[in-house]
Amino acid sequence: MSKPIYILNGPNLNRLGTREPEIYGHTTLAEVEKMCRDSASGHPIVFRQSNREYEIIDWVHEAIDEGSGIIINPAAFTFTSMAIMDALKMFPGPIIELHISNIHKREPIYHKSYVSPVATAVIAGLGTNGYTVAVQSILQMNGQSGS
Ligand code: CA2
Repeated sequence: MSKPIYILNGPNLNRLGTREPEIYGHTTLAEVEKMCRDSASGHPIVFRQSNREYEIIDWVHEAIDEGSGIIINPAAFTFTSMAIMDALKMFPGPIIELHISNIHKREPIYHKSYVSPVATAVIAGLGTNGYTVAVQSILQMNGQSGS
């Protein structure tokens, strides 16, 4: 059995699809999870969300032991968490930092990411479709096809 891709989502994203649809769209996080599983066509996916920083750090540690790639939307922790950055530094495989919105079009407080310097790639502004692009890209980077 191949190692799973970890898809980790930070604070408030459990409410996705319920507010600010002009920025984040109408798709819920449960629908995003289904899109990711469909896109991975059988490749194992671990899909999680937490409002707690320590839980995301623990999941990065789990991915270090068991994962083939990490896709992380750290949400507000993007701009605050050296601890998530330090955990990600220990991951040996590909890491994609993902934002549904284009954070660079927004106010200056959204421009300085702690995660980008330790990520393999950054996706921002593709809406929730960015998740499927990220899944395909991790599969390709790991030589496991992708389209
Ligand atoms: O665009 C993204 O994916 C973000 O990571 C989302 C974060 C925001 O702090 C980042 O700057 C960009 C915020 C997520 C807020 O959660 C929502 C909950 C319900 C509906 C929409 C967003």
